[in-house]
Parts: sequence; structure tokens; C-alpha cells
Amino acid sequence: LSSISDTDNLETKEVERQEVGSAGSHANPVCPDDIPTLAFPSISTSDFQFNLEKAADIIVEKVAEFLNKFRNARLVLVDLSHKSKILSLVKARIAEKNMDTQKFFTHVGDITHLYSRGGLRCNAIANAANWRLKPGGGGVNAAIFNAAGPELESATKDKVKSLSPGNAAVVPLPSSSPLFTREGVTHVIHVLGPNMNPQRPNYLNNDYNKGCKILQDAYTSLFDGFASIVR
Ligand code: AR6
Repeated sequence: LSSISDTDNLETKEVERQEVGSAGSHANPVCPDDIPTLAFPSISTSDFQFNLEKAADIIVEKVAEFLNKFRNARLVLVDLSHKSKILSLVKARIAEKNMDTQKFFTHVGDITHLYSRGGLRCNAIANAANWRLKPGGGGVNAAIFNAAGPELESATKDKVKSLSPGNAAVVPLPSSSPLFTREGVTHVIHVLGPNMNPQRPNYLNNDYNKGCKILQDAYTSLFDGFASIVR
């Protein structure tokens, strides 16, 4: 972890981040002393139809657990729209629990353009993947594979063949990938969450005992993966 040790410094960073955002896309993407940041989508709550309230509880619980262990890292929950229900639910919990909003916050935008369109510098992004780790299929998986280019598909294949629900796989992004050069993303972490959609593999048939456990495992696995690259 890089050494940003006091709140003043963090506040300065935050202001810089916002200024970079308003300055648009010509800012310098290389900020080596930035606090290590993982941006992640809400796993399983769209195509996989997982209950949003339950997912929000799990996200907040798992983020708090991670931030207790890793004080010098930052997590950002991302979704495409200001109307995102999951972002509202998580934001309400962040306020209720008085969480440190320098370390955990929500962001509206495309996870494949966080720096170029949002001024938000993230070392790693998470992908809500499918078990085969294949491009396409819509949602954030299609967006990330498209934006990262064929480099991500081959780097993924080199690393792992498939995922079972509740697991994550950290894939270093080749430096030729547009996500690396344009956005400064060095790692994609694929995560497979629980599936409540009868049309998709590993359907849980509304079993939320299993489902919640798998979603908890998925976030644990995601955040452990992130910890392994910033350590
Ligand atoms: N940027 C940020 N967030 C996004 C983006 C984006 N470009 N695109 C979608 N989201 P989903 P799941 C949000 O359906 O429910 C895939 O086809 C979206 O609004 O992508 O885990 C895979 O191949 C939602 O909040 O993932 C799997 O088969 C969140 O990302 C399956 O869907 C997750 O939505 C996984 O389903």
C-alpha cells in the first residue's frame, strides 16, 4: 500500500480528484501516489436478479470488514445511472453507519471510463462475470471485455478456465489494453456471484440461505484479491 497517512493528505487527494474530473480528459493518468482503489459493480443484482436490500446489506458488511483490515485502500461501488436503486440503498447505509466516505463511496458512471469521463483513478475494477469467463452476455461483463480488448480474454485464459459461484480471479491487464493505457487500470478481478435467474446456470431457486452465503463469499474473495495486488 502506498503511504497516505493523514486525513489532510487524503482530503487534498479528494479535492485533486474532483478537479481532475472537472478538467476533463486531458489530465495525466499517472498518479503513482494515489490511494489504491478498487471500483466494483453490484454483483448479481441485475441479470442474476438477486434481492437488492439483501445485497446492499452484504456489500456494506463486507466493505466494513475489508476497511477494518486495510486502512490505506479505497472502495467504490459503481453503477450506470443516478436512478440506480442499489446505489441509493448502499448510500443510505453508508450514512446510517457513519462510514468513512473517503474510503467508501458510490459513483455514477461507466466502470470502463472511470478516469477518462469521471476523473476517478482506480487501479483495479471488478467484473460481474459468468462461470466460463467469456466476453459478451450483456451487462458489465460485456462492457469490460469490450473496453479491455482481446488482451483481457487472453490474459484471463492464461490465468483461470472457469469460476464457481462465490469465487473471484485476479487478472493482470496487459499494458497494451485500452483500459490500462486510457484508464490506468492494472487489474481486472472477475467475480461470480449467486444466480437467482432461472434462465442462467447455477440457478438457486430463491434459496437466499445459500444465496447470501455465496454473495458474502464472492465479496470476500473479491476484496482478498484486491488486497493481494496492493499489499
Ligand atoms: N458500468 C458500471 N456498472 C454497470 C455497467 C457498466 N458499464 N454495466 C452494468 N452495470 P450485471 P449480474 C451494473 O447484469 O447481475 C452478465 O451477462 C448493473 O446496473 O452485469 O452479476 C454475465 O455474463 C448492475 O448494477 O451482473 C453474467 O452471466 C451491476 O452492474 C451475468 O450477467 C451488475 O449487473 C451476471 O449478472
